[in-house]
Amino acid sequence: MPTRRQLLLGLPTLAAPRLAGAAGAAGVLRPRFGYGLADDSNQGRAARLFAEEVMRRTDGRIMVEVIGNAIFGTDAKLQAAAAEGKIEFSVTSTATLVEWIPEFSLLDAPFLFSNPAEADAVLDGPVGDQLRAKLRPRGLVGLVYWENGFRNLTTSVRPVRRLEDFQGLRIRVMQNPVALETFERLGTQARPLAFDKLYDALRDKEFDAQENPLANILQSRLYEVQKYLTLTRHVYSAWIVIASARWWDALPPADQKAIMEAAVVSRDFERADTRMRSAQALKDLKAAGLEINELSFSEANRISNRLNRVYAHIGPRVGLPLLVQTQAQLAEMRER
Ligand code: TF8
Repeated sequence: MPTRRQLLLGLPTLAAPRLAGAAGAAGVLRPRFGYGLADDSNQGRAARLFAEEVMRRTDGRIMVEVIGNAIFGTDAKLQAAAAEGKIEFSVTSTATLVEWIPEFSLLDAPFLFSNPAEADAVLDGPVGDQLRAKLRPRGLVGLVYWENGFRNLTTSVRPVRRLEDFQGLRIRVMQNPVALETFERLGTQARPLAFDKLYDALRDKEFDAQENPLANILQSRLYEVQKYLTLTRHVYSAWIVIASARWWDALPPADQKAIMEAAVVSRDFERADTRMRSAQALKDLKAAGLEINELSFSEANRISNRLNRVYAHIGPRVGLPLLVQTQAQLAEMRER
């Protein structure tokens, strides 16, 4: 593993004189985009595309510097860094935002979306917009939603094929109350941990299990420290691209518009990239030695029934209007 310093030195843009997010002599802005995953990940590819699009649309006046590999941490750390203006952009899970903005727990509802099209429609529509708007008082601007994906369970100790197989598993969950409750209800011993600590914790057997989308299990090499994969698809995970509000508010509206357009291009690219790779990831994970299990229809039902009560605790956090609006939009899509 390269050290943090080597990684920093390895970034070519850092060699050039730079003034963080502030305008330099030539009036060029150099905002930093921190992200948690590897350079060679869906986050890395989409962050680089975003940087290119911003550069192109601002004639090189805004040069986004992408800094991955969790140099600024993952999720909760990144959102705090962006809120404090230590970095100008980031991409984090919506799950870790729940601590600040309870309404985001809408998206943690197990089995809320049945396919990516439903997720896109809700996130890119009025519901997603209302959630994004809630970031403002926290010093953040929400730009677009990227896809992390439907989460699947992996373990190192035994295959999980039935509801009973969850019993007693020591599982790592995201730093999110609904995820914790979900896995407690399934009978596991669930504990939250930041993602950048996960690989080592699994290797050191501090946990038996974790859950993440296929593309992420592959690109973060979790298959090296896990043995069994069950395609549970128990919840959809979204990422949100955020900007520091203080930095954003100082930009001329034309630049804000250019950045927003670049973000939309990055979103469409990222979702297509993630979906394409997650189809391939299943084969790659199998080839890497993971034993893959599907849930039977009846077991999937038992699991989802066991989680019905999680909704009771999501309701008060989200509020009735937003819940009703989401359910109405989904119902309408399903009738078509
Ligand atoms: C998790 C999430 C993370 C991502 C990434 C670090 O399990 O799925 O992998 O949010 O940004 O913590």
